[in-house]
Amino acid sequence: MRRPLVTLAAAVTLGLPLAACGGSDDGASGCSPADAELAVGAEDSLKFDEERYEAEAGCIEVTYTNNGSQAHNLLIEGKSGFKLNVGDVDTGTVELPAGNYELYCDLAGHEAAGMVADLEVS
Ligand SMILES: [Cu+2]
Repeated sequence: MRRPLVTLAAAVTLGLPLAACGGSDDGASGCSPADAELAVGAEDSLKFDEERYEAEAGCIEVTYTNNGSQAHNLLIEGKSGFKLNVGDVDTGTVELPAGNYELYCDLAGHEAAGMVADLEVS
């Protein structure tokens, strides 16, 4: 009975540096403190709740809310590392200079069905 306990303790000890590494990866794709906020909603009709969003340039805190019951995600074209998943609600930060961006959901068939929107950052 002792051996499994020792093995588990060793795995937990070894797991800590890996967890810390994963945490820093998440931080690399975000920013703080947030300068601006953006709220995006997901609908069961495979649409976002707006066709066009606006936000101020800088570190943007994005709140992604699911207004339906299907799972969705949210990506920004050209910004690898930023991805929100709902579920219910998810938030994350992303640094965006002024420009025009495209928001989309990359679940199979969703973007093709219309789950895409413009984001104007100024
Ligand atoms: Cu979707």
